[in-house]
Amino acid sequence: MKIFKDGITVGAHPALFLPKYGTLVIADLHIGYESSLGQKGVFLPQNSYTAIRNRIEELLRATGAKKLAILGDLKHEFGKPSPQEWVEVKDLLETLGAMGVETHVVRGNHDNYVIAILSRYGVHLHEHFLMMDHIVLTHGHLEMDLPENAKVILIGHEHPAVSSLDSSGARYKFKCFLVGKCRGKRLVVLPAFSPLSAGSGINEIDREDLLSPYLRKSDIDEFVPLAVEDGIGIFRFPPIGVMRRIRKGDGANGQGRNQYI
Ligand SMILES: [Mn+2]
Repeated sequence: MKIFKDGITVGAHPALFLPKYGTLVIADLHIGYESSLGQKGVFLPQNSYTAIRNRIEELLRATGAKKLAILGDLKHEFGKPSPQEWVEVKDLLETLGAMGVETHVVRGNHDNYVIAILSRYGVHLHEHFLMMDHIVLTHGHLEMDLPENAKVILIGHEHPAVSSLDSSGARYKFKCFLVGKCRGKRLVVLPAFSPLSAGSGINEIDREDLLSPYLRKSDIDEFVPLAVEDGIGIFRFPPIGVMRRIRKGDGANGQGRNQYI
């Protein structure tokens, strides 16, 4: 599905492909999330990294992309990488190197100690943003002055999802892209690539609880969620403002429960 002039979705995956630039774009891998949860007493099987790596390989092969742009939060821990993170980040970079892929990482708010590892593997690290003609690729946690010729902004950070109720009252949540406008430019928010992140239901949270300043300064009601669900497909929901009104209309008689599912 075409999201903007030079950007298309890849199947029902949380990734964008820019054919003109031969570049696959993903965001928010949060490698090492399991060990961080483990320290809090929540123990998950440590297999999300394998799923992440396999999916990246599959998407690179499917698209024929020679470049990979990671829009920040490659790893999870804010501080020094945990042993799990070291092993997994190194393995990912070695895998990409062996595939001959040129990898670019734009720094996210979780990526504090990542530079030392990246430079050893020839990865291009971008402190603030990466530009491809008129397209800005950035993490989205900090607002910055963008070049005048910027027409499209791609961000991560928000981990967007959209939630919906079916006629029985069951609640479903889907990871989604968010597509809208920010200060006259096209803004596309990518869903988190991490399979452990269910995402934050953008139609349920208050505007001031949005994480990214780009979204807080936009009219979030006008944004259109494009849900990506493995094995099901990609589907367009009504704009967030309509979704919010539907939720507010949820009454005891069930009126207003939406039919978008
Ligand atoms: Mn982030």
